Amino acid sequence: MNSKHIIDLELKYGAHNYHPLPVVLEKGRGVFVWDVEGKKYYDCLSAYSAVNQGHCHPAIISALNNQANKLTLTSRAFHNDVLGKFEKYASDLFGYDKLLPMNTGAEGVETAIKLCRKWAYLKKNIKPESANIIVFDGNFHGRTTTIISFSNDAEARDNFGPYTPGFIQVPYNDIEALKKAIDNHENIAGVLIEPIQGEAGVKVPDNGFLNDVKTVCSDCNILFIADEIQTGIARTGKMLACDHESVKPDILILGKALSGGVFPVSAVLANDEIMLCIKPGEHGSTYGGNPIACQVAIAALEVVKNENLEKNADELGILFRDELNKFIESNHLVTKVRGKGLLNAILINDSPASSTAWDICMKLKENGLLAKPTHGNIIRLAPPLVINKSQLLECVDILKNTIANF
Ligand code: IF1
Repeated sequence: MNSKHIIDLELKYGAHNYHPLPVVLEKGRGVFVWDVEGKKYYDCLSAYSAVNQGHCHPAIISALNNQANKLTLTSRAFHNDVLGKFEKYASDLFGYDKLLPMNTGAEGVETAIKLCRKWAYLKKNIKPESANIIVFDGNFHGRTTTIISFSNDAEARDNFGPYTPGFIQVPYNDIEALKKAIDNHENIAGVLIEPIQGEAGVKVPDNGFLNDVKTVCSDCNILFIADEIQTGIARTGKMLACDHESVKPDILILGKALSGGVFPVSAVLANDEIMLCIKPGEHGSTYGGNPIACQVAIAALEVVKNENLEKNADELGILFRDELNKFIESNHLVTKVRGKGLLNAILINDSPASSTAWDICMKLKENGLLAKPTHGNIIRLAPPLVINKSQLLECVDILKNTIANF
């Protein structure tokens, strides 16, 4: 079946909850994907940073296959022989006492919200059902009804009410606004933050902002909850984006590349004082902590370490931004490049309401590079972290030639 036929099937039989680029992919390996007509592309989205280890990484696929032929799911009604190994591996790797395994990123965020509230009532003696969590303008933490309740993105939020209470929005990258919100509200249990705002258009806060937030949280006995679902697992050139400022979250949320794009795995990590506030039977999930998820996640994390993906992301990210900043000096269509490691975005010199960014992505597709705009005039560029220097420079050339000839 050709692309058009397959797209028509989705149009007729599938919900219209996405507007994908008109490309139908059937194979992926490393930094490359192929469409059903056999055309090869650089994947510069990495499934929103879930495929940091590259498509179909052999070590992760073999972990999947080996476990899939042994035992796939027991539920948590019984133990399985892999969960404890994964919990230890990841807890030691990120430096926490314990890990609570879930499946999707949104489930990880929901788990962190419940854990933070539980801690607030049991340990901080906040009035029952009155805990507040501070979130930031422009946030994206997932699509559940509670999570979109604290979004200020109309597309994600409108007509999904009534909304979950208990969240206070403050401007991102503004420590005074955060302090003011803490002074003006009571019963504050936590601050939920993306160390870099992905969907908002790769918004990198000023150096020191994360550190300031963590200091305010520590001073006020408020939990610092880092959503590293998109920024974590070496994407920004460190294992965690928080590592750039040596900030240690009280609650760490992981997802996406935690499993290298092979299987849905998310996790919440915290120390005993927080994690043990949730007692047996108070939270869970059918698939959370299943043996396949655990084996895949261990393999995915080992790849990051063994192939030193943090260093590669850091070095090639610097090269990427240097090359594009040079290009911007002589091109009026792109006004800015920003990011950290291999999580970057370019700003297109047109209104967010224009189709220019989309049209550029369509031309990039013709030229063998897949990327997609976030909000209107911003194009996110996030290749798998296994990309090498010559491949990165080829992506830069495709970007420069496409934009120069647009
Ligand atoms: C979509 C982008 C959006 C996330 C952060 C939690 C989640 C995500 C920081 C939830 C998920 C995905 C979801 C996908 C598009 C993509 C995304 F920012 F990555 F580009 F939407 F904003 N925290 N982000 O980025 O994880 O439940 O999806 O596993 O929903 O369209 P999930």
